[in-house]
Amino acid sequence: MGLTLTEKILKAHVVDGEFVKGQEIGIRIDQTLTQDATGTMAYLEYEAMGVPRVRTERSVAYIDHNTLQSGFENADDHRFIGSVAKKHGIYFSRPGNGICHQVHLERFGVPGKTLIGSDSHTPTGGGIGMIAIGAGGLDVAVAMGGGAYYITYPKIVKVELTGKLNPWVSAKDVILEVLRRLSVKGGVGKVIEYCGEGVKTLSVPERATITNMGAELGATTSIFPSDETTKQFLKAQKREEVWTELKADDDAVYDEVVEINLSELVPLAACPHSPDNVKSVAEIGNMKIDQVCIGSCTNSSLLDMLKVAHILKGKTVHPDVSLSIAPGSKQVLNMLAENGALATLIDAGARILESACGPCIGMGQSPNSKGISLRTFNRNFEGRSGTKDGQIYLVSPEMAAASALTGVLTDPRDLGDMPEFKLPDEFIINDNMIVPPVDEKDMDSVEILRGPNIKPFPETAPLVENIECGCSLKVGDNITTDHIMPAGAKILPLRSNIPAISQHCFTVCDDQFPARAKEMGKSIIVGGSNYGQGSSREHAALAPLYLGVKAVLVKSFARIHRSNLINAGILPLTFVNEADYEKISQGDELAVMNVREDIIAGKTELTVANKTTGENIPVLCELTGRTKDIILAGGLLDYTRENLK
Ligand code: MIC
Ligand code: SF4
Repeated sequence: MGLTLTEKILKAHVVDGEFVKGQEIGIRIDQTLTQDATGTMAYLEYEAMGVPRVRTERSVAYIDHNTLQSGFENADDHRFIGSVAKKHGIYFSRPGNGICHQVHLERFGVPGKTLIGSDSHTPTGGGIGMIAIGAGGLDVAVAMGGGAYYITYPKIVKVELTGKLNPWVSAKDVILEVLRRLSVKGGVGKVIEYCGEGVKTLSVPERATITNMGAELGATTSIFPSDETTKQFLKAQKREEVWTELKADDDAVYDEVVEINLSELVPLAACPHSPDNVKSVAEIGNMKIDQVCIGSCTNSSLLDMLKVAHILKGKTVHPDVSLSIAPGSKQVLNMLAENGALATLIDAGARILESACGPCIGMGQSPNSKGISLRTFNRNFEGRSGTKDGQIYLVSPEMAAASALTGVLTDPRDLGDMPEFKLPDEFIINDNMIVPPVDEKDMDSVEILRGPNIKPFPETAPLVENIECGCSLKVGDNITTDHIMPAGAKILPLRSNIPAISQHCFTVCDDQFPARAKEMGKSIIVGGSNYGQGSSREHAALAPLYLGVKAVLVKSFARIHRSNLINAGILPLTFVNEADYEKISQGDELAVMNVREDIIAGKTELTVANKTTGENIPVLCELTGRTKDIILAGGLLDYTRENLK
């Protein structure tokens, strides 16, 4: 029986466990990436493990999220990360060099290699045939120390692409169509593998847009084959030597098959407040808009920017619309400057932002009250833009640029003929903003530079025998990590300071939560399905840990957040019967008795007693040998320390 591409790469990297669907496997990690908003914690954790030099083939630390520097905090974090990187064998991509996923694709990604990154959009690397997975900072720290990364052996979904995109229909529309069909939880426990004749018609940046936003499916990752197109892209990056051909066997067997005829797709938009709330322009209507933002790791490649420049050429942005554009990397910005497209964007009235995440994570450019903003980004969760009642629509660069001119949501097909957009045969290569580490023999000469914003990892303790406490919060379905641990210009600078950032935990849903949880001392959170979808930020587990949360009981979890809870030593529980969700109210007194003993004995079904109502609720606590030991130890850091002894 033939193998899928995913199986081929996983088989070449497996170091622990068996290839049985649904079982946990440990894989060797060739490359890691971090960004600054998750990086300081990841490097504090790495330091705590005491491994002098990273044991990966390549590790890169990017600064791209917190680049506003509205106080000393971000600059301190950048300096800390830069010094850790220099000492411990990690390449350091300085602020201004670009968004981690865009730069990694350009300068470091290698087909067939494994990559984990402390950012949920790490699957961007799947655009050149990598198994690239988003993970918590602690998992990345362990991988840098040479430890395996554990995933559930995934189901593999084949997305068979046929046909060719029509003019003005974009790679963004492909992933929006996949999201429309599968939903934000449709990819949980799955890898999405793109195959078929249609693959050949898509360039690497287009493939990367699709694998990037595959994160919104909740998928473990997404991957394209590595073919002649990949080779040309790497050649243009002067890295042809890392190319290898990779594809699934013709007789590979998939768990599910989805067919998409590219020729049938139309321009789409994801409406507020979920990336799977997808509609066509005709369905939404030509609504008036206030803002357009172009950029983010989903759509900030040279190809995207050239399309936008073509649409804006010689025109002026609509007087009621603010248009901002953030090219994804220094390389992209440089090339736009060189070929004149940057002048076109400036001429049209675009507000050019630095090559960073920017508005995508609420770092500036928040829309006006109730403002309608079209963004080429990947997430439109409520409040993420920094404006609580902002209405964010996720669209292609083509639709964004067309609408910026008309002032209303516009189908880009109304623009007439579309010219061919070809990628250059050679990109401008200048890695002068990537600082290499010092040689191992010189590492003692590097001083680690810590600022007052950097506070230690919160205290953890081994799992107790009985958890007896109240329910401090009850929330509904599809709670995102942006609800649990909001970001944005005011909160993001506190990422290295868990006591301070905890004061913002869940405030999107309930501004009393931090004070209440702290006062209760210990507590349990209850939630609905797909709890913790979205980002990889381990702060969404570390802040609850700091506030005394001992367990989270929900209908179902998103993958990365569940791992982050386990890594933080917080018990992840799911209802056996989803209807039992109704049997707990906020404020009820709950108890999980003999939990330590039961987990040691390998019991997966536990009981949560609701002492307020007198009801007993069966719950699942599905832990494998390793995750069981992590929970018992009080988290991954304690577990790793014990295992390194
Ligand atoms: C995001 O897009 O939500 C982020 C900000 O990049 C996060 C990481 C973080 O919260 O630091 C992610 O996607 O993992
Ligand atoms: Fe940055 Fe946005 Fe991409 Fe997250 S999704 S890495 S915030 S650009």
